Amino acid sequence: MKKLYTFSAESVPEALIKAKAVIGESDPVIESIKEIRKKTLSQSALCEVVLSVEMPDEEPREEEDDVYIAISKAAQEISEITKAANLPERTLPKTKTPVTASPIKEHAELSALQKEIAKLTDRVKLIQNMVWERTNEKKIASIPPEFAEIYRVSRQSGMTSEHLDSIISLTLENMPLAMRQESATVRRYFNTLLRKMIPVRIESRLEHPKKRVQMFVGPTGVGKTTTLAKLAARFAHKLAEHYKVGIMTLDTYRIGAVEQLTFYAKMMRIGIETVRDPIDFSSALSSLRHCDIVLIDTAGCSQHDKEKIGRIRQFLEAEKETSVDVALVLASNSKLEDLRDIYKNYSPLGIDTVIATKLDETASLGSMFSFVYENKKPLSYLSIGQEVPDDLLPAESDYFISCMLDGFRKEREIA
Ligand SMILES: Nc1nc2c(ncn2[C@@H]2O[C@H](COP(=O)(O)OP(=O)(O)OP(=O)(O)O)[C@@H](O)[C@H]2O)c(=O)[nH]1
Ligand SMILES: [Mg+2]
Repeated sequence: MKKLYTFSAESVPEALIKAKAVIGESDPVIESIKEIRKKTLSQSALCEVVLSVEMPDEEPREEEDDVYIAISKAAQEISEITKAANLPERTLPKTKTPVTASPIKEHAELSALQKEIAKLTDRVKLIQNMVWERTNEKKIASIPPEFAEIYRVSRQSGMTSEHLDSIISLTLENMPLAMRQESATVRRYFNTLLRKMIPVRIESRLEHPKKRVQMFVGPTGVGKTTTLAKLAARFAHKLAEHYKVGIMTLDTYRIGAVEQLTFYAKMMRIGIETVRDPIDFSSALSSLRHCDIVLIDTAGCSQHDKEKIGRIRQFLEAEKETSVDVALVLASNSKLEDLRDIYKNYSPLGIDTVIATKLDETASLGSMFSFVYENKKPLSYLSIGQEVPDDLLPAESDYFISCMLDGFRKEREIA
């Protein structure tokens, strides 16, 4: 197996010195040498050298870092797929039957021209990206120009730089050289890699007579009640198979909370139970035993309010017979630090999945991406607006990544 390494520096000898430090005594072959930028008054020159080293087939990875290994595996898988399915035009066998000379020549000239334009566009993007992140100039200059645009977009999404750097360097290592010529191909590859990194729980059919009891927990105002109402409508009326749905709320103290949910329950003609104390939880569940799906709302509370979170836990512990699926509802416009903090303090409740809300209110889904990736808690649903019941989607990694890299779009238009 051939492993590719890319090094950039002000001059070719300098790039080779860097290479020696990394590759050591292996016997590399020079795959390409490019002058990316000429020296100007304000900027140093930039050269890129791509080297390949023959590796034994089953090369064991020694990194201890889980994150790195997981990304690496996905990158290698994709590399295999793309090698087989996505070879660029110039590597295809040439046609043997010449028709007339001129259309072929014209076509070749046109496609050569298109490639030149694509390369030029990449150079322009590189310059734009350098202006965008002056402080990170060194870092940007150390990656090839075709990668600069996707680097900037991902960085702006709020993804952690640790994840981003690992993904970029693994993409560089694993991507077939022929595919690395244009930023559009790089972007497609990168997209596929990110999609593989997002864990998602597929919405499954309910097998009768099995019941599903799902509880929604999370900080205040993230959209727990609205999401519950959307799901109630989805299961009771929207899916091809109509389920019997019951609603329960433990949020009985706050003014207006019960009324908010009763309004939705009435509108959808669904039964509702209000429960004040853990001791009454089991009997409320049993009065909804005729339902296939029971959705339980809870009062939102700060992740630092251990007492309130502890109270929700008492409800869960009061019921031994039924297994309750706990969904942590999180607003996508939260900072990564806050998401981590919320998760840490809510985890004693035994979180099964994450529901990301307010995708329509953020341009930085990268923090949610990094959060889900780090914790390996699957996304189950995505809430994309205030409309009940329509603004809810079963989680899909393609859609999530396309919102993260290309901006939010309500309709699912998967690249
Ligand atoms: N833009 C947008 N607004 C949302 C979304 N989901 C919920 N909201 C709005 O967020 C506000 C709070 O929603 P609720 O469902 O009451 O939130 P909650 O988590 O139940 O709040 P508490 O019970 O007070 O903790 C409402 O105005 C909702 O319409 C979403 O996906 N996008
Ligand atoms: Mg609520």
